[in-house]
Amino acid sequence: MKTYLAMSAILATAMGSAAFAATELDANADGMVTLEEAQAQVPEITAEIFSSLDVNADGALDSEEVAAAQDAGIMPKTSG
Ligand SMILES: [Ca+2]
Ligand SMILES: [Ca+2]
Repeated sequence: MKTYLAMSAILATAMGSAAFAATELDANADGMVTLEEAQAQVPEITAEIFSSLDVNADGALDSEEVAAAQDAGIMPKTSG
C-alpha cells in the first residue's frame, strides 16, 4: 500500500513536469507563455505567429498550445 502511494506520487511528479516541459519559455512560471516570454526565447515569433499558436485566443499559450508549437518546430523543445 505504501509503495503504491509512493509510486503514484512519483508518477504525478513526472507527469507534472512532462505537462509543462517548456518551463524555460515560461519565464515567470505562471503556467502560461506570453508573447513576450515566447519572443525572449524565440525572437522569430511575431504577434501573428503567436496568435496562430494561441488556439483559444486567451492571449497566452498554455502547455498544450506550447506542445503544439514545439511539434510544429516553431518553439524549441526544452525538455532534456
Ligand atoms: Ca508566464
Ligand atoms: Ca491560449
